Amino acid sequence: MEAPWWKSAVFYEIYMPSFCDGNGDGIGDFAGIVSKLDELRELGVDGLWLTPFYLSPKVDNGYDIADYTAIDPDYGTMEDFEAFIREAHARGMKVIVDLVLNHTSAEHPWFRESRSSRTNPKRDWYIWKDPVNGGPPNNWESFFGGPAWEFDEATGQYYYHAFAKEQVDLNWTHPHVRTAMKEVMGFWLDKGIDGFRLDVINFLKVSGAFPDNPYDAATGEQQHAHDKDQVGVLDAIAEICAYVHEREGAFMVGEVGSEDMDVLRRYSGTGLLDVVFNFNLGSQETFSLDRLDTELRKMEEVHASDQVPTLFFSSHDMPRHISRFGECNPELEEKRAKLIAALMLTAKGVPFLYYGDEIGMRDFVAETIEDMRDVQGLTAYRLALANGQSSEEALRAANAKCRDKSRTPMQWTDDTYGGFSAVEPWIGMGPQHRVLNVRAEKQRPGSIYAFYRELIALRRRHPALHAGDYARLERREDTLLYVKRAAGEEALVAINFGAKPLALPSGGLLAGKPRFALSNCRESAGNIASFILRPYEAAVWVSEINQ
Ligand code: ISL
Ligand code: CA
Repeated sequence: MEAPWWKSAVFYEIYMPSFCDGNGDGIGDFAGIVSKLDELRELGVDGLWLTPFYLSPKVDNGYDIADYTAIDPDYGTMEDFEAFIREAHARGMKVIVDLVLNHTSAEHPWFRESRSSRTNPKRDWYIWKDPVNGGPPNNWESFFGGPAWEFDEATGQYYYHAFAKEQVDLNWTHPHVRTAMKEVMGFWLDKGIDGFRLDVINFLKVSGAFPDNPYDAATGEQQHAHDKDQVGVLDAIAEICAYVHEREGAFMVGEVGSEDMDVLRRYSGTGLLDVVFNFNLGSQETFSLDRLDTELRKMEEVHASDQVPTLFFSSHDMPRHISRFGECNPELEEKRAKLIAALMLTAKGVPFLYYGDEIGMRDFVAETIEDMRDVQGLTAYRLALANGQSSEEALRAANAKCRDKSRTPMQWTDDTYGGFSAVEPWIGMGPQHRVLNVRAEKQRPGSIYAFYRELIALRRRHPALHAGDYARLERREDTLLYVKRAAGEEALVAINFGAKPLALPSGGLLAGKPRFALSNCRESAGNIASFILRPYEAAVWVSEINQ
């Protein structure tokens, strides 16, 4: 049986409002994306993940959907969307769309109906509870901070929201909710999309008994024991998956935030999601090779034969890895960014690149609260002020939580607004855009961009890289070393994260005759038998083997 397309794809996340503004209003849109498809093809990515573009008041930049089958006018029209799909497909690219099944905008007609009276037929489409002792039904906190319950004066009950109060959680035990959402998925599949990225998919069920959540003794933070990963969530997911998988080739990646690999692994495999995001590999706050090594191994141990890992280090919810792992030394930052790229594109799993990482875009930090856009950051600010903190302290607390860091306009050129737009964008520009942009990076020999391009092309050429299983996975000093094997070939990957050179042992690592394929430090290499890996060097060899 031929492997599904997504197993060898290189995905690229496009944050809708920040990729390219096609109509000059300072907000990214479909026309803008279409104008950059050739750029993306040149980079070599062949799977695009679009963040939500549905009609939305955008309290959380579209993760609050008010109409699941309409395009938000900020991003264009349905014709623009269809043109985008056509153009992407014409270039051999697949498209997956981000769908938020867990909650709707409070402005969605379903919720308007639901809140209109206790007896409305859609009342139970959402999670309503009576007050307890004159307050909320339990102690559950929203993931953005503050209580997860909002009191509705008109009907005298609380509704549940895991995120902002404008993002109301649906009641997935209700069969009509499931049917309605399957219809939504069918609608987009009929439009020709190739799959879905499913937002917070492990949140679809909360504990029916609504017990209080416990607190972590050390940090004092609430543990989300009863509001995610609950019994029954897999049934709901299996139902969605059965429906979507009726369409040949339709792919589903689930966002499942869990540090527990035993929890994570429950969500993917036969009859379930194709893959789930594993945040544990790439989300650490500072760079740790021990952690990388441990997580790679854990992924290998935990995954069953029908499970495929994901590989990513940045997203619209995380600070960019180049800044996060930074050392205030641009040279070292750049070296490490290349090593991360090498890992993402050669290790076992499906890579998800984040727009702008290919040129080493850095984090943005809001200098005033007026510059801040993200609801999570703004909520932290409000709560800090309410807690009696000064505005400086509150701004610091807000910046710690704020996800604007990685959401700034794509830096295409050295123009005032980075070639993203002719007018001032909806969010501030990231640092150094005059020098750090696609145009400049394409011309700079040895740039991060050049390395990404080379890596993607190499990955595409070699089944051992895009489809291989590990034949060996080990750590030697500061180097991660692995051999992958598939379809009559082997690839050896050595990534030195340290400042010391490492002599690779003579022979024995690869069967056959190893051919040097790539390095970020040199053009060519001699015999692998006497190879000395340089500091911060990533190198790949390929060899043919007899099957
Ligand atoms: O669970 C978390 C922290 O314990 C979060 O990381 C959570 O998984 C994450 O914030 C969910 O993100 C997704 O859903 C949000 C939206 O704001 C994000 O942008 C989206 O990626 C609500 O829809
Ligand atoms: Ca626009």
